[in-house]
Amino acid sequence: MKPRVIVTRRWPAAVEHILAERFDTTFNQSDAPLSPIQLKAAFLNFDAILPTVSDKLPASVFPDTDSRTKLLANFGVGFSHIDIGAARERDIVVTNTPGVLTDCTADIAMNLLLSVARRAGEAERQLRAGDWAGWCPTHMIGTKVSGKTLGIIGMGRIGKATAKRAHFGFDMDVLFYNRSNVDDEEIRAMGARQLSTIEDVLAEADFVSLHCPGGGENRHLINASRLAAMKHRAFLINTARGDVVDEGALIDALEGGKIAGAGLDVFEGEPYIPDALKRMENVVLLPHLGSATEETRVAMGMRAVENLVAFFEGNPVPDRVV
Ligand code: 8YV
Repeated sequence: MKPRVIVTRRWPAAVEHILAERFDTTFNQSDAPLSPIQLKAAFLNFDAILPTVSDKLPASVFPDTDSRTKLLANFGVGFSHIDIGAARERDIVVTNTPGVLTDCTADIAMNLLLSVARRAGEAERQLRAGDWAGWCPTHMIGTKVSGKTLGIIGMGRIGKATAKRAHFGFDMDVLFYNRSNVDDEEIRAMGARQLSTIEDVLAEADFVSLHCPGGGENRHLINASRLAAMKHRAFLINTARGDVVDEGALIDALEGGKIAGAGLDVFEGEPYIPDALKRMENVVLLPHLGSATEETRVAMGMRAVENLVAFFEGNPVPDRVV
């Protein structure tokens, strides 16, 4: 008997094909994520659930009785939407998809950084509205990126890939904060400096890019006082998780002119975006596109399949986080 698995959102067709062949697979046909009630039922009816960031899995959706589900194979590297403690208590294995989305997420971080500094969104809106009066020396003047200082918060795979793009592509100096010590060949080649506090990074960086996990103690890591500690008129880039930033405090810092702009791919209550952010011209907003390329989404799916296959064949699971 093939294991019964449920895929909570539609995945790239090539991966769905493999899932359908190897497992007794149910695909959520709706465009909406599963409701908490549907998720609760899934734990009783399926051997594995394949969730995404849009499925909230707090302790309350885990079953009180024995869980049929023994594996949550998450489609994505971040798993702060899953209550890891609740999974551990029920002996449910959780896996993620690290590595395969590093480049594309770092690309989106640089895309946001360049777009907000050079006012790409604002300028394109003006042009499309037919309001461009022609070239002029003082039109849409932005901020130079090359040679500036980039502060990275969280020097994991994606933080480092972003730093490399900034340093080797744009001649930026790189400073970073990371909870543990990071020192390797690539860090040394960039001349990237690890500073001992987040505040030290914020005080010097012209651009701050967030690359730490969400949830837990990282919730509101960037709060009003840390925004106040940023260099005057610096920019904030977030491709990590929305809850790492106190969105209300960010809006205040933008409205007050303390920071010059923000590039955001993730939001506290996504897909809800506060109107205040949508109204601001100096904010570039993307709908959580970090890993959204054909190549990467297929690779993420294949990685989840590898975890499923290993688990059900009784082999060590490659990307086990619980
Ligand atoms: C994914 C992400 O699109 O992998 C992550 O952590 O944020 C994104 O790249 C999303 O998680 C899909 O579940």
